[in-house]
Amino acid sequence: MPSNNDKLGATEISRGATALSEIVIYQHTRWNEGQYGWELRTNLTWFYIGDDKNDQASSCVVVSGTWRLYTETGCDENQGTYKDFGPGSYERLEDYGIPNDSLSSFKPLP
Ligand SMILES: [Ca+2]
Repeated sequence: MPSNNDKLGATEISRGATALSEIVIYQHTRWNEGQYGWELRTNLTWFYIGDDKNDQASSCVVVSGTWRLYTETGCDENQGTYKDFGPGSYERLEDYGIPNDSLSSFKPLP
């Protein structure tokens, strides 16, 4: 028979697994609907989205966690603009405070 402590342990592990944050960022509005564009799915902090994707993103889906998106590089609250996004689908970043084609860095919040 597992003890209560064992059950608690399993719950903690399961909670940890589901806490991994995930986001998908899209080049175009409405998740690239109807047009070719890149998409970037990640669990990681990106201090710079890269030369090939900088200042291009237009929509995103937050699968899990809360993500902070920045218009400048370095995930730096003292530069440019940033906004927090919880789980959900955002068809236009500009409707939520991140101007179109401005995203440069992002990170999951703890
Ligand atoms: Ca930018």
